[in-house]
Amino acid sequence: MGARLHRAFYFLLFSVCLVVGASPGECFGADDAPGVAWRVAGRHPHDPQAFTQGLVMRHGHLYESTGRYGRSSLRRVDPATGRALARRDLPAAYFGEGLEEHDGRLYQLTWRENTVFVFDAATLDALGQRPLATEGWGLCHDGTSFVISDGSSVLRRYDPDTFAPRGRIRVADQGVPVEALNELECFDGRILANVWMTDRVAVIDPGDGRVVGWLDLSGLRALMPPLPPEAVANGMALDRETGRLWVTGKLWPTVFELELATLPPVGGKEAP
Ligand SMILES: [Ca+2]
Repeated sequence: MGARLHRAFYFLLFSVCLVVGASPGECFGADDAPGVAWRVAGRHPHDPQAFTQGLVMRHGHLYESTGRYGRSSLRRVDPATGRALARRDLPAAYFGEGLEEHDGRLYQLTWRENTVFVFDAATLDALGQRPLATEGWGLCHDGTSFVISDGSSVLRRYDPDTFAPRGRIRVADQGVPVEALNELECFDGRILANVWMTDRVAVIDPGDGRVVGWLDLSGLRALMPPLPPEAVANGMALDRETGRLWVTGKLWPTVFELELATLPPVGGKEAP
């Protein structure tokens, strides 16, 4: 209950931020890590009915998880057209969330159903499920562990095979916890986390949870028609072949390919 009240408080604060036109950073006073520049390197169609909750690019295939009860799905998407080449709909009682590929399998979180669905990445055949103690929001694999967000400021690591817990990452910018961490992408030794209800992405040092930079994606809105309030940025996929970050949002008509400027260093490691 405590966590839910906590979240309700931040949801209220976000709502106030939106009404008064302030950025969450202005509201929280936690906007101190530097911004990371980006440029649009490509644009592709995206299904404007897709309530995007997770995005993965692997071996030239684009995979997407969509949410909402009765409309949640897993899709393999043709990047050129945005159409689903293959699709599996989740049972109506499940709300699809974060998505990641590992060892030829796709892992799809569900929001409050304490269930992780496992699929064959080649066929999208169902391979079973795993239990999850927390809510499921975002998911990425850092090369060793799964990293899962639950809408709080805490990320949790899990063994990718057994889902045994492997520890927590408390995420903070200048010592102030960053709440509502949602869609994740493990990227070049960092964790990228989209902050829910905003177009902002925290660049996180996985070693100590420090936010070392911010991506502000709000500039992409000028490249799209006006969208409903729930159409927030939420979907990031690293294309390992090009190094570009594919980003989209809930109900967005476009997937953008972004080239990022050099990311701030983490853990004493200089960015390449
Ligand atoms: Ca992702």
